[in-house]
Amino acid sequence: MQDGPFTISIALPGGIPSQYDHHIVRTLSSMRGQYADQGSYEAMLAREDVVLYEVYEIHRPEVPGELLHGVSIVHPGKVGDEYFMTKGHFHAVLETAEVYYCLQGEGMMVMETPEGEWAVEELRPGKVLYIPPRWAHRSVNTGREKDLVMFFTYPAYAGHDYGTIERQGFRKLVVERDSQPCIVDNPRWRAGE
Ligand code: PAN
Ligand code: ZN
Repeated sequence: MQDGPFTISIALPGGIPSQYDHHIVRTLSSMRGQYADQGSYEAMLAREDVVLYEVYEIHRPEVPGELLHGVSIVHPGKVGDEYFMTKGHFHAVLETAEVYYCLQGEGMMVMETPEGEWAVEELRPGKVLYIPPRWAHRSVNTGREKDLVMFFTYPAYAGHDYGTIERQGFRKLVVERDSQPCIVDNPRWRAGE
């Protein structure tokens, strides 16, 4: 880990940073139960456990004051008519925010709070998205061919709560209808106990 100020470069197109501490690769098998069309999910998985997205992290000490940051790359594709997306999570320390800066591609950020508010913001190169404390977030690549590449940063002590979304899903899904991305209710969403 660096002691003192440092820079990294994010080369475009592509988005792989010049240095990083962790490279996380998430494949279809890690998303069981998250895609609405389970038949398409199982059929696709039987063919290949495709890579859905990758994260390059610059690690920082998990203490107040430090900012963890890195690059997320969501590949293009669909499971049934639902676009490739990240698992999505609440921060374990719920009262922590996050900033995303879109560098390449087209997508949407699907967000919701434990209180039932929801929001979807479009992601395009040059857009900065501020996700306030309490908002769960999932990135979705709605592009046909390009990776969705984003820089992100959040308090290093925030941690991740994946379990809540694994159990109940997000209230909204992003699917393709008439060749366009469309936000629809998640038929399988269920309120937490
Ligand atoms: C990002 C995400 C990244 C991958 O760094 O972790 O986009 O998404 P999942 O963590 O939901 O798999 C972030 O939001 N960190 O807090
Ligand atoms: Zn986050």
